[in-house]
Amino acid sequence: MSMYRFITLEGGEGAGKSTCLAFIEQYFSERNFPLLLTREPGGTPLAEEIRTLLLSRREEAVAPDAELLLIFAARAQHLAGKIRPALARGEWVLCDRFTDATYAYQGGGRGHPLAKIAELERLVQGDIRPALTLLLDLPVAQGMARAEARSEKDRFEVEQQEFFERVRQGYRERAEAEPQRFRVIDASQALPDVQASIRRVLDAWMEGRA
Ligand code: T5A
Repeated sequence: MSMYRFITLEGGEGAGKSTCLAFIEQYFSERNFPLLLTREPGGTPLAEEIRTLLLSRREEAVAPDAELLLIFAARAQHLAGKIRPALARGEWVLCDRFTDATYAYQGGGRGHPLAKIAELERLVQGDIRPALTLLLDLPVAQGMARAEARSEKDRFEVEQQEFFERVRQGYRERAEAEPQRFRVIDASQALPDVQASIRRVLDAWMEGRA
């Protein structure tokens, strides 16, 4: 199974992922490349139910291990039901967040040892890894100001600025460790400039591959 068609989009709160996903979707449709657009946590009916469990605010404190295992349970279902079959059919897959988010949020944010996440990654994913990851990076305060407009905050969005600083740092460390896979996009730019940066990355990635 060829992995170069597996692309992920990552970023902290208010980075503009949703806005950029629509742009990337259009990029693929203009070229008539079959694209599966999906997201994590979620992507299949069961995994979306797990997403609801994870994001909903509740009285009961959620044990960090329970959160981590729910995320990987959703990922196992998503890989089996959607991602692996699409890659096997030769489609492009664009996933809105994937395991780098687990390293950033559960590792950086919640403080899980990264080795524990790596072990679950191996167990659940086998050899499946994204080939290209676009990281929308911007100062936390700027992202939080953008996200502010949203009506109701989920269980992650209620966290404080320090949590999101650790998430950002977690993402940046991932990008530094794997420069061949990551493309860091300056998401503090105006939207047309962010989109132009994404277009340049995709053009270079497609060259000789599509
Ligand atoms: N999670 C997920 C984990 O903890 N571990 C994991 O392993 C995984 C997979 C849900 C949560 O799950 C956690 C992390 C998350 O907290 P989500 O729904 O993908 O994941 O997370 P959100 O951050 O809520 O993502 P969204 O896509 O809803 O929001 P974004 O990325 O913040 O983006 P968007 O496009 O809605 O932009 C926010 C606002 O900014 C504006 C937009 O118009 C919008 O109003 N904007 C810009 N303004 C100025 N300049 C630009 N360049 C702009 N780009 C966008």
